[in-house]
Amino acid sequence: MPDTVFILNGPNLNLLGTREPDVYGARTLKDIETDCRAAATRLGLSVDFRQSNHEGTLVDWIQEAGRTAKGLVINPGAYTHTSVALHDAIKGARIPTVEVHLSNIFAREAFRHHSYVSPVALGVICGLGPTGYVLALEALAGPAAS
Ligand code: CA2
Repeated sequence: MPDTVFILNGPNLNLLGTREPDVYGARTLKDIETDCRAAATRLGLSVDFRQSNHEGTLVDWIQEAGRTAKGLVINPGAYTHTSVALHDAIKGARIPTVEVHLSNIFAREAFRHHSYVSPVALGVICGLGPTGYVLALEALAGPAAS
């Protein structure tokens, strides 16, 4: 049974590919999931890919990942910039976590420059679009995460 990596996506990311393609690109979340599944197969991992618009649901899933998964990839969406609850959940899960953003949050509004998640992440990838998810999986499959 391959090790499982949870890939969690926060609010509004279900809308990818339908609006704001200038900021977030034309690809849907389903497309990104397909990329992640192909990368996971290549890397000998299994992925559990989910999206929620609800902070508490994301907390529940992070706790579940802490009990069952080898690692966590998370795009927390706007909760990145607001959520002490996600910070605490990731810290408590005690599994290597990579924070991913499609856009370069540092090239955008000032309120996006601070992340509550980054201090409890192994690493952060932003601005590389869907490729960031695949790079995060590669990192979790490699020595930086063991
Ligand atoms: O760049 C990212 O991946 C973000 O996590 C995306 C969040 C944003 O709040 C973060 O600052 C950066 C927003 C996701 C919203 O996605 C939409 C997609 C299509 C249409 C509307 C929203």
